[in-house]
Amino acid sequence: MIFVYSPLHARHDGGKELYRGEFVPTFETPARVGHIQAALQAGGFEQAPPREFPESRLHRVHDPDFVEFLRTAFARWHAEGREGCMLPSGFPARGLRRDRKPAGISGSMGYYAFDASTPIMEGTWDAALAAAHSAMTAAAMVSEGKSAVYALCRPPGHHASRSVYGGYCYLNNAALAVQYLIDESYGRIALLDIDYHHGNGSQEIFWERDDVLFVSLHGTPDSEYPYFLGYADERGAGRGAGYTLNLPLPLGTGWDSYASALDVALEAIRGYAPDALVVSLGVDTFERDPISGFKLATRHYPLIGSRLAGLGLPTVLVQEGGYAVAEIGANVAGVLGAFAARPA
Ligand code: OKP
Ligand code: ZN
Repeated sequence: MIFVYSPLHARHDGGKELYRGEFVPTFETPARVGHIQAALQAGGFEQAPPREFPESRLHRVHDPDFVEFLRTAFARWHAEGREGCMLPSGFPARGLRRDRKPAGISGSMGYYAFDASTPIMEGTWDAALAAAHSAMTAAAMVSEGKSAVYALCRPPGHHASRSVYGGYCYLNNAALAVQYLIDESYGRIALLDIDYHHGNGSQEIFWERDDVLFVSLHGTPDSEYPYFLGYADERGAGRGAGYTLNLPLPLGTGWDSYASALDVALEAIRGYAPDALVVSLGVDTFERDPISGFKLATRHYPLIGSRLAGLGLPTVLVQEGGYAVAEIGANVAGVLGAFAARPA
């Protein structure tokens, strides 16, 4: 299997997040990628660079104003003489106006962000764009006939919606891959999100669409990030009614219950009979992940890979979370190695 990799991810570094009342270095670090890359190289995967795409591809999923904000945010901040990382300090919650975007950089951040754990640094745009290009490159390779390609995206993407960033995510890499597949080759796509956290951005982007089935397995938002989306009663709206399926699971979920929920997800995908599959692949379901609460072990990741391969669909796999840095390589390579072992 080919994996798409860009060294530009490393330009997104040095950020802080608000965690339990303190600002700490983000759990989402450049070291994550090195571990994944090393494990894939050792496993005989073939590395390819991302291609370039016009900005109009981003506008298939994101608002042009939002893309422009992300592209220029750090320069605006820097022009005001500020250094370090950008984090918002106020949001338009209930009772405040969200019909106008404040002109200044601080208000703009609060307008476009939904949390204080998603810093923008000097290199954030370059990294986010390279991740988006990596996901679209994987989609292009699959549309051109490869059976499965993995995009080693960093930063991740599934919390970013049409015009909101958060949860370490800026551009929605998986949604861009889905849209690319639809624009180039396929009628219907299943987007399966197995990151520990609910993919609120992906859900919102495809909420009213019947050409994309969004299915997510995640820690219950009653206690887990992103808290305000990802409940079982969210099923889509309009033409998209019935094309969103959330399977929230309790803290402490181990392999047996996880595997049963995964089987429900895979049955729903089979029932939809899509032309291709995109997987938001987070491995923060791991038992020693520092910010998550499931109990999967390294030996379980190949079992996930075989189940995904059992769908027999052209597949784009997109990296999302996973913060147990020492084990992230083995866990990702576990999924991909078992997936790649499927009969061609
Ligand atoms: C991104 B991805 C909870 C703090 C949450 C943000 C988590 C973003 C996860 N105590 N901070 O889905 O892996
Ligand atoms: Zn996650």
